[in-house]
Amino acid sequence: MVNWMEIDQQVKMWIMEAGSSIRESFQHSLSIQTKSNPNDLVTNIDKETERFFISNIRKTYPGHFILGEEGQGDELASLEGIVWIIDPIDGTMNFIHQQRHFAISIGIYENGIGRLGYIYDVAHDELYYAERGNGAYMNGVRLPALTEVPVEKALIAINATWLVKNRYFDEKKLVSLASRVRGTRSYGSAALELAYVASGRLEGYLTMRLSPWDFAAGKVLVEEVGGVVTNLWGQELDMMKTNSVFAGAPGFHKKILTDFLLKK
Ligand code: 2AM
Ligand code: CA
Repeated sequence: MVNWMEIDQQVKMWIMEAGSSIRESFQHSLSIQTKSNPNDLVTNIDKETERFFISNIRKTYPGHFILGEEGQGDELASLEGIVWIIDPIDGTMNFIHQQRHFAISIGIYENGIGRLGYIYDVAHDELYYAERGNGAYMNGVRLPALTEVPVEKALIAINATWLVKNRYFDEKKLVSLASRVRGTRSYGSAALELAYVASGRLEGYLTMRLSPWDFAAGKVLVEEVGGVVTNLWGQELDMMKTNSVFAGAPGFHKKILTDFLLKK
């Protein structure tokens, strides 16, 4: 039997320790490199933070597997077993430019099912977490179940990039949605945007190409408060690939799919 409660205590301690180190790193200069393109950034702190989690997980839970954004984890062909899906810093561009609006994101999955999810807003010291079937919380305060909100009163997160012609999705549908809701926002950290959906600060979040470590924790959180997470076509997310992501409050998610995203 897996002792999820013990794992939960352990992860929270590691997250707090990693968070303090990241806040301390603001005093020192960063070493910044680019990955797939000039705007795809990684720093020494992303790598050090990932290494911190991986070495602790390997020592404490040698039978578990790890999928990490910076590639220091395992090469996995499936989500069989217990898999930690880690983004040491989600929103690296914000981390570099703003020293805020970035998060540590950790999802723990068992045979493909999300069991635990943690999103730590490092600059604000806010930890969002959920255990499947046992509730979602922010800094110890239980997050209430999400309720249905009409489109006209909804606040959604979407990046302006997706409202101009792009090769992922018909921008006209997204423009039509953006002009119908009460307001749009873009925070630059998928994990935080998902945490905001889970905590009712946003009714929805739509984006085009996220990797499993960007949404693994957020999916557990949003689903635990009754929200729905799919791709922009309403299909289940593939945990081994990049996906478009649409997270939303119950009812709202369905309505947006029918009235906007899947509309002919
Ligand atoms: P990252 O900072 O961990 O890379 C920015 O809009 C958000 O989308 C961030 O959460 C960023 O995660 C994520 N993202 C993931 N893949 C991306 C990509 N190829 N281009 C832009 N943002 C990406
Ligand atoms: Ca990252």
